[in-house]
Amino acid sequence: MTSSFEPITGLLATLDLLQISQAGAVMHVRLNRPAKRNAISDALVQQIHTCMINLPESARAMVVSGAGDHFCAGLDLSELVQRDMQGAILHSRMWHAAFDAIQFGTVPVVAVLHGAVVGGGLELAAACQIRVAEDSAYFGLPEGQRGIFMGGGGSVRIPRLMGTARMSDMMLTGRVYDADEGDRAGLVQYRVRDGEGLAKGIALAQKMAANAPMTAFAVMHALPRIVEQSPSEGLFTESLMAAAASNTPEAQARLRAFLEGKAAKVTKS
Ligand code: 1HE
Repeated sequence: MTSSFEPITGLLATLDLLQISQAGAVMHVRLNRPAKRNAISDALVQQIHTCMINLPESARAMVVSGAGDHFCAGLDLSELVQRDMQGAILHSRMWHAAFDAIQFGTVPVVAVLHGAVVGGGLELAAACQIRVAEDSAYFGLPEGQRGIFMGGGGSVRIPRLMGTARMSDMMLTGRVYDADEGDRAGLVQYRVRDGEGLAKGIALAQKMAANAPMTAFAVMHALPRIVEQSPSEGLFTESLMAAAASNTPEAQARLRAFLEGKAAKVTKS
């Protein structure tokens, strides 16, 4: 299944810290700094941003993974220089821009996680819609040990996955969750054996790519915002989004196909 992926050409091919390929509507973006455990340097975060805002129109879903033995070692600590207030805020905002471009981008993203998923690596994974963890994956937030705080959106996104108490414990005590613990805590939606993550991620991306684009848009852009609204506002936003989605020709065609017995039924997987 993975063999049909072809290296991307054009602008995305110039991003040397990413290995980007495409098979049909599915993109595969691999963090490609294995010698540094895919630590996120300024250049890498900028390349992630550039990638996300320049995806081909044919892309409908994406898988992100890491080269080597680890998904991502977080912030490149060798670049952690002392900055003035404004510079430090802007540095964090650069990460926010890149990871927002994942969460609120054009295609849903599956993160395939193995080895270390720590600090900024977990922040990156948390910006994706789906996380698949292999046996080897483990999750840590060593910011406390390093004397820093997170800056890549983790304090907003990670508590929404695992709760503030669990995240505080990780940061204050250095607690590391293994793949099963991360699964139980809500950090991941799928648990697979070592070596099976990419195939699972691609299979999930193929399913997502087959949805009506408006549904993917609604789930990515409306759902997280509805969750943040008051129930009354949320219900109204839901109605607006529902009206917009059902009035597309694609929705009408899909509904007709079901009523004519031409579309798949819902079955147990
Ligand atoms: C790095 C980094 C890095 C590895 N920045 N260079 N993140 C951390 O605190 C995690 C720090 N890293 C580790 O705990 C370990 O490296 C790993 C568990 C991820 C991997 O261990 P291992 O034994 O496979 O590799 P290694 O021998 O530790 O590292 C290999 C090389 O990668 C080595 O460089 P070399 O030149 O000596 O070969 C390491 O220095 C380098 N390396 N991780 C820079 N993180 C927006 S705010 C986000 C805040 C954070 O992310 S804080 C968490 C930072």
